Amino acid sequence: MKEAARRVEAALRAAGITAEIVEFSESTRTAAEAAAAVGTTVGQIVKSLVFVVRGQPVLALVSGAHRVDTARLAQVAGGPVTRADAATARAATGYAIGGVPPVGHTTALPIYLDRALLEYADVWAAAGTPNAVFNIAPATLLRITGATVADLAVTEG
Ligand code: 5CA
Repeated sequence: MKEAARRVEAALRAAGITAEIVEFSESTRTAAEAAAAVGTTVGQIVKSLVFVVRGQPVLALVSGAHRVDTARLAQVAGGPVTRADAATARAATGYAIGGVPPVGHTTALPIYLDRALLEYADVWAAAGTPNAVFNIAPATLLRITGATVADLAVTEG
């Protein structure tokens, strides 16, 4: 397993989670690719998206079927939001875009979890690399991330 995936595994274990990290030979870099690799719906893929609010990185966890309502995120995060560039996302989380996980970050950052994710029995999230994911119940994901639940989703039209 790659070092970045090992760091995610360590974070899961530290949180008391037994979820196995699954590595694929094909890409799981995007929600659509991850859904195809896993054999699930794109809605059950968790996107871990880094934004910047008043100069500080925050993480938004949303279903692969949705995009983030940035006006709503701005309301809950307390200021105007911009999308983090690749370097900022890596500096904030310790992982490259396409593998940014919901846990195991190198810096503590506020996390917001979209309420729509809680409707799924289980979801798949990135595990640190662009070909590794893990399966978790969304309520468990909420618990181990300490995320704030918010209505962040804009349904892709
Ligand atoms: N491994 C998958 C599924 S778990 C994954 O990480 N998906 S993701 O949605 O969380 O991360 C990919 C997202 O990163 C894309 O949706 C895209 O919006 C964003 N992204 C891609 N390239 C860049 C970039 N250069 N700068 C900022 N964001 C980017």
